[in-house]
Amino acid sequence: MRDAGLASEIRGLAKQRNAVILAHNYQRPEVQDVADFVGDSLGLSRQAAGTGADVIVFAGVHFMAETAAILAPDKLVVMPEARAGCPMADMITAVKLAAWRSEWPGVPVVTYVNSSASVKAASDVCCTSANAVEVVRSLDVPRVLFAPDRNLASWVASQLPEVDVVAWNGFCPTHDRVSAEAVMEAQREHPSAETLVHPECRPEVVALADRVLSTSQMLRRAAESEADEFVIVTEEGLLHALRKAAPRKRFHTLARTMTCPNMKLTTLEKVRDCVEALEPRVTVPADVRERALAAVERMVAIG
Ligand code: CIZ
Ligand code: SF4
Repeated sequence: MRDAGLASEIRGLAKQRNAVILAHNYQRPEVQDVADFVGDSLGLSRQAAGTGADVIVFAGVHFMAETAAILAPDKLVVMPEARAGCPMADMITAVKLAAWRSEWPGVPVVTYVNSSASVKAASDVCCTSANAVEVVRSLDVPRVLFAPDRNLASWVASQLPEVDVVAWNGFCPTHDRVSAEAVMEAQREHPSAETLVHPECRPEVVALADRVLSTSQMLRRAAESEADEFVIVTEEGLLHALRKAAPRKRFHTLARTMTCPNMKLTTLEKVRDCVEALEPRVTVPADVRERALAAVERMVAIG
């Protein structure tokens, strides 16, 4: 009841402010439900770029709101919880990336979108978990530097044996913590389930997957698959979106569920306060923005 009252207050404020509310697939269910759009970071950024709204309220983590600001420079971008960062994105800085790159002259840098705007700006091309293999393949080079996720880098390397993928030693604490044993236990418990694994997991966990997919790809797969039961190995917020996308199917998490504490910092109360006050704002300096945009646009051109 309290949630319903808050949600209608938020919708009213959003209308008054001409704001669009974007929520990531890992957000709390009630935050997903109040949003205009729910999706992965790139899908939401595309919504941000195409919106007719004046204000973008980004319920996610900081790098995602920055990406929205990169793609929609004329909009006011705010996020309900400014402290919601991404530990993996924080594992590399533009200065560290520049030093690494100087050790590998001429080798292109591919950067996962889970990174700060300044790290994107110091990269050649971005990728998401959905298109990382395609982006690296399209470069048609014998070697790439890949930052910051070592596990996504391993997945790309396994798909493209002809490319030497040199990985930065970053990782997502939520996905990297999952053990192969925990996945096998869930598979034993649900023997007819299809196992969908996010490529931020370790290689031995990825090896147990029926499919290795980004969150948007998992949503599509759940609706399309012949299977009616799934073991889902990614942040548990996606379960809410999966159950909405395929209401008659069953989705199982691991015994110890996977939660990203940063994603859960955003609450309905904070969304309300943010839409009301139109802060905290997220901005990207113009010079950083231009170079980061170039890296994102190169990715979008690849597909
Ligand atoms: O890019 C995103 O939104 C993330 C962090 C996960 C995914 O696979 O969609
Ligand atoms: Fe970062 Fe992992 Fe949380 Fe995603 S789930 S925001 S990669 S820490």
